[in-house]
Amino acid sequence: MTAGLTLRDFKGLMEDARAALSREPAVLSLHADRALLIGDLHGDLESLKLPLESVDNYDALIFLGDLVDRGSHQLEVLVELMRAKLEHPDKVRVIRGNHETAQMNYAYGFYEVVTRRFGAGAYGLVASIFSELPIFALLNDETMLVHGGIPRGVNSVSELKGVRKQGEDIEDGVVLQLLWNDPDESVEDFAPSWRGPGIYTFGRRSVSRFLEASGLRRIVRAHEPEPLGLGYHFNGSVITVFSCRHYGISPAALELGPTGIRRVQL
Ligand SMILES: [Mn+2]
Repeated sequence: MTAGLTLRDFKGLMEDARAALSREPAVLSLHADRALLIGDLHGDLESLKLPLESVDNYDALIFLGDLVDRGSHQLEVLVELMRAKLEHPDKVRVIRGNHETAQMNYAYGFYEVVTRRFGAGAYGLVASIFSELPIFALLNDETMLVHGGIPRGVNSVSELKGVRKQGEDIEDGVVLQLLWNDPDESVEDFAPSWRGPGIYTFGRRSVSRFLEASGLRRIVRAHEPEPLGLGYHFNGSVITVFSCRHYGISPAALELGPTGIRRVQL
């Protein structure tokens, strides 16, 4: 796994992955007959196993962010995923979660994991990868894939086409919301979030307006644990996928195929 991984190996992997990711735009437009969508991993290596083993069965494996922090195999998850990215650059996609930032990694463990293993200078290699991660993706022109949710003050996806990749922390308020917002059935439009300033929950009316104005069918996002790994909001127009077993949940991925949506147990 990563037991024999030297700093030199790690540096090489991170630099190659950074180069591959830097060729991707901030907003991905993807087409796939069969896609597997994976939510938060937070260092859960076991949940990465099935997706990577079934790479040949899918046209796309799309990871919705929050790869690291908190879990038992954070470094291993990042290393395995970046190896897979380099092996299948057009099939393995990773978008940015709110934990792909220096601020979160200082607070929730990944900074310490990296520096303890490879020394104080090594975190910069990680930050340079996170800075190249796309912000969200559109799949088959009908599904928006994003870590958190839709931002307040944005009427349609066309208004988001200009978002830019961010540095080691998120400076742009709209991108911050894309990575942090949550759906809430008890909210009509938007409401302030318990998560902090500049973050909102979004409700039924804002979702239906956004989807209609964008010509989209649904939003698949991650960011919140669900008992069975999947959560359906607003009649399924927003779906949460959560893939980390360390939260005491049954982790899942979401398969989007020609016959519809299927829960995949991880
Ligand atoms: Mn998150």
